[in-house]
Amino acid sequence: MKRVITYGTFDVLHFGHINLLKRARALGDYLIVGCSSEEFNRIKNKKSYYTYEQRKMILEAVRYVDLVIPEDNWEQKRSDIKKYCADIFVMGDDWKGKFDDLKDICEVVYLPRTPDVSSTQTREHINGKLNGSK
Ligand code: C2G
Repeated sequence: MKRVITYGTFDVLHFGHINLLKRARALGDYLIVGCSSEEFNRIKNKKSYYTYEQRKMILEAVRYVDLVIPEDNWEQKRSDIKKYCADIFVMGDDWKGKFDDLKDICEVVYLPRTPDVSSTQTREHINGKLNGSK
């Protein structure tokens, strides 16, 4: 039983997120997702459209996701990996190298980001439509 863990805000879930979650899950048999809380979004200087509870509910509906836990700070990964017995830590490669310090307790995998899609872009496009711009 290989357990995989990943983290993110996952706001306005899009196919780039799904592509990440699908590939992460395919590396093992169980996928844990650390979903950034509002407080942690503030630390990351990220504003999410959906609340933590809404983003958690959406993630729990994704077939590749087995468990969603809150991500409240940068430091919790090491203890989470131990607590949830994760064998593999996965992130998109925009984070390449940033979490290599975890290599002493688990495999660290950076997967290619899906090009041309982001929550910010999606939000701006929706806002633009709502305001009637082309
Ligand atoms: N992602 C991707 N392709 C995209 C957009 C995002 O592969 N087009 C990946 C990111 O690389 C990340 C995951 O999807 O692995 C979640 O992305 P975000 O919600 O933007 O998360 P982020 O703000 O990067 O937070 O402690 C880690 C942080 O919480 C990561």
